Amino acid sequence: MSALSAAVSPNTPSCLGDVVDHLQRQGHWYGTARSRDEIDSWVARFGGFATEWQMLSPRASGTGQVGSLSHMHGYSQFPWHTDGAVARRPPRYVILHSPVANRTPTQVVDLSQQIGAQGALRSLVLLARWAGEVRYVSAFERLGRTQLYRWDPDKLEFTHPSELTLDWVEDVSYQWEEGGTLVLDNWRCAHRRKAVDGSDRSRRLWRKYLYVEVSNV
Ligand SMILES: O=C(O)CCC(=O)C(=O)O
Ligand SMILES: [Fe+2]
Repeated sequence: MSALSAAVSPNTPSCLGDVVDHLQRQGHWYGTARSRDEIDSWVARFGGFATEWQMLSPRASGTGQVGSLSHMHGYSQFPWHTDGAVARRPPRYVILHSPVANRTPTQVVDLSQQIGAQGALRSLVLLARWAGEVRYVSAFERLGRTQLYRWDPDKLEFTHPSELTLDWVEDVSYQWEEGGTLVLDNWRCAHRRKAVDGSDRSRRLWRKYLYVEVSNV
């Protein structure tokens, strides 16, 4: 048993390889971790650049950081989106961690498996308006052997009328248990938060982004 597998709690994978296998097969992984430090010890083994942990908490619309999902949607359901969709290189992985259980699930959809939408997604050009800059981005790019999808109806506009919506797609819903940890391949999966009802206003999630070279993982 390696030092890493000895350090992780019983229902986390026995090694980072399990998480990577899972990410390659279905684009996301859910398990539990005892702490953010434990997650950081796996993250260090991915290489690349990881951001600091950031805490997400539900807020009324019109409050908090301008442009954030909470500012725009408040306690309502968030739209399907990929994080950093307007960036030239969005973060490859999004890691979400809930130290305690909460009642508002996060949903994930693997865009590469939405077979009926591939034609539309792959030819879609979107207009990005962000921070005073206006430019075109593709909803789909090939990067080395990997692929990158962008989706964010708040920040990316269709350049021509399109019927494409993601409302019908098959998704997976994760209920947050104590220590719940979700790793998303943000180039492949979109996600959203369900509406937060009055009894779950104390919901807290921690988020970290991981930027890795195209050739790694
Ligand atoms: O709160 C969640 O479940 C996800 C939040 C999210 O997607 C975001 O803030 O970008
Ligand atoms: Fe997000």
